[in-house]
Amino acid sequence: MAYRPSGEVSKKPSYRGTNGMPRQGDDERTLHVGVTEGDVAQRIVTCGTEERARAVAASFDGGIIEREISSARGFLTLTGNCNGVPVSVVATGMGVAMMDFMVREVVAVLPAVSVSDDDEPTAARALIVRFGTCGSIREDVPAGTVVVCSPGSTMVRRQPDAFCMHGPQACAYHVCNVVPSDGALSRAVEGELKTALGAHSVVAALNVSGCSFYSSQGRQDGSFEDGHELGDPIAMVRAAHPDAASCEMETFHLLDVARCARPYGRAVRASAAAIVVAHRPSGDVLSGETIERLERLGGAAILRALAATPLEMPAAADATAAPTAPAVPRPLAPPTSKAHVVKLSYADLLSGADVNAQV
Ligand code: R1P
Ligand code: URA
Repeated sequence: MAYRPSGEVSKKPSYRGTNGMPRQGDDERTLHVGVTEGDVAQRIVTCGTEERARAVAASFDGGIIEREISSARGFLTLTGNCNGVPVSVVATGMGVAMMDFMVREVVAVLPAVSVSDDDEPTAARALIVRFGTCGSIREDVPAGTVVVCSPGSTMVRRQPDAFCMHGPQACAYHVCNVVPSDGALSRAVEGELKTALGAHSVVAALNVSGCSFYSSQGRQDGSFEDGHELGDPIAMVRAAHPDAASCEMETFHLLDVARCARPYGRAVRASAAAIVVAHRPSGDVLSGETIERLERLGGAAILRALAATPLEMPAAADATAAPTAPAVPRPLAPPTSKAHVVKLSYADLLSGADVNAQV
């Protein structure tokens, strides 16, 4: 029988002060993810949907979920064991903000980083692997492949400042530098996935996260002005990072917030794998049954990889995978007008100011 916290779990938000992390209830649960000390293991699989979280948790030892926390903000946290090692699965829903809540609130309820006598971190606070779905933007990475982001992830963001009352005035997308994944964890995930699914089904490649499923992933939507004619975001990603294969929405932020956990780059080690459900170059999509099979087998493999990876810091050479993409700043595509930096106010625009006159 799963443990379910009694009483309120984020049902009635209560804020305490305006800074720091809000907690509530007698057992001090975090406001959004709804967890408290003892709820979450230091090895975590995170995914978008509750169904995938349950498919992964089906491979806990004995199929036993020891703790189940469902928050009013849409997070589900399931905790059990894999090969005797405590593991959690956290379903986040979609997007950067949800990933940010998850990593920060889960880290807040985990033990502090272990440090040596001379204050050097010796063991991480958390190992986190995202197990998502994605589109593939590479001809040679078909639907049904599982992409492990061993080289890390970039992100493509829509730039609101490129838009004004008269439509986009400059390229509306920015491609970020690569954030690397944890090398040892990525290798463990890649190895277990290849054993479970066959080597031909698993590819190690750069990931790209879009800030939207639509605009920044280059989908055409006649109902919105997305500025693709001034710069197609997927073409920009491919030009900057020809090896990028998987395209989804959360991995970049996971890797980014993980590296920024204190002490910088040492407290949270992260990686990700994603099932290609849509092959963008050909239009092929995966059937529901195949997705379910890959979720089940892939989820079990990722649990095993996490359980087998020590929390202790790897040797420096193993710490991060060598990025396959250049880590140089990616400038925006050249602006097509002087209106690249939008300084007019909304009121100026409503009163008919000339947007092309601004600097
Ligand atoms: C979009 O359909 C969602 O699917 C992908 C994207 O990252 C986004 O969250 O991942 P999940 O299947 O893990 O949600
Ligand atoms: N998830 C995404 O974000 N994009 C895709 O194309 C498929 C799944």
